[in-house]
Amino acid sequence: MDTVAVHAGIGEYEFGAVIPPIFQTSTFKFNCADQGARLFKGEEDGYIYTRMRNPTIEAMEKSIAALEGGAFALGCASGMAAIHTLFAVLLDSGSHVVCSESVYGPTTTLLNSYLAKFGVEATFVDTTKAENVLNAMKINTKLVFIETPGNPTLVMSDIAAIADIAHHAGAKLAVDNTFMSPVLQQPFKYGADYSVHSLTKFLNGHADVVGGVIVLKDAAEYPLFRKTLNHFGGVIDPFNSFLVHRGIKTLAIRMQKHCENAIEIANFLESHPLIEWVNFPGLKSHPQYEIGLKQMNGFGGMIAMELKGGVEAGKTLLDNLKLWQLAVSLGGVESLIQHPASMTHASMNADVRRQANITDGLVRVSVGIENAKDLIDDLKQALELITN
Ligand code: LCS
Repeated sequence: MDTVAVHAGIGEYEFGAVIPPIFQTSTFKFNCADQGARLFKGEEDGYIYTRMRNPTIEAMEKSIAALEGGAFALGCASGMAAIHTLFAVLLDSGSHVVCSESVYGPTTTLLNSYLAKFGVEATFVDTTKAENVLNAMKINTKLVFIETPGNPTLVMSDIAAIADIAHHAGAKLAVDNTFMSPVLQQPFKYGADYSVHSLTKFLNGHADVVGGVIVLKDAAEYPLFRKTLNHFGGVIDPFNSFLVHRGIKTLAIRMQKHCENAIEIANFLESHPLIEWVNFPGLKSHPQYEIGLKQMNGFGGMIAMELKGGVEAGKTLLDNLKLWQLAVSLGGVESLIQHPASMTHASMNADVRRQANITDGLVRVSVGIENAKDLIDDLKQALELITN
């Protein structure tokens, strides 16, 4: 992984440049009218227009496909653009989707509020128990979509068991792998058909890009996905692709530090008298600890918790941290803290949210790569204010 992260997607460039140039161009000129016509017919390989294809975007896509062990990757304008393009390819009017109930809020909203308008039906289940997926499958189920670990509860689902159930019913399995990155989890190894990411998070890693990616296991599906992304238009741009590709070079080493810091912080929180519960994949107390051990190479940097004083105590913590920043998003080098019920998952219907165990007191942290003791000291001083 360390080597793949540094070298994948890198080719030979003019002047011996070791890094792919940024082709910040919307269009590419043809040598002559006949060549333009040949490119459009697909009789000649080459670049036409950046929404269709661009060398800087392709370099980044190749690196992610290699990290995931997939055939192709498609860079998208955001994680939501990636998820919506995946749905646009796989679902028709009359299709049914089974989705994890603990997913990023807008994924639920996309299915419930928008795709429903086009005749797509979705059932949300607790996918930590594979039998719930089995029970939710229908004759018209085309896709099972899981997030593991799930945002924001950090619950884990068994990719291999769910892939078997989906395939047995003639459906496909997509995994939102954003919380892990391909360094910590490779869904294709466990039978998934698609992996999607918000590139905005760990893959880019520096909180300065919004992007997404769809990774395909089966090369034969690539032309349809590329055509759909081209027509729906949610492509990433060359400069953001360059930044993501740059970020990926340190992905393996960053993930290692995220993991080291997060386990220390999770242990600190679990032993703190003011914390009601902590959910972190690396704690033995995590209800799906065994599932994590089976399919993950590390436990990641995301932690969910609830304070004993509920929402009010949570607010005191959020408002008094000095090093941790109060912001949504995750996966950057800097540590962030946020309140899902009023922030990342506010777009969800409140009943649906509580049904998914996203309690009103849940606080989510994204552990960065700072010094762990500095992060713990900051948490300590803010927690002390709650007792006083
Ligand atoms: N999938 C997951 C698991 C996510 O956490 C997010 C964004 C997305 C998809 C969508 O990606 P985007 O379109 O933002 O690139 N999660 C966010 C979060 O938890 N806080 O802010 C954004």
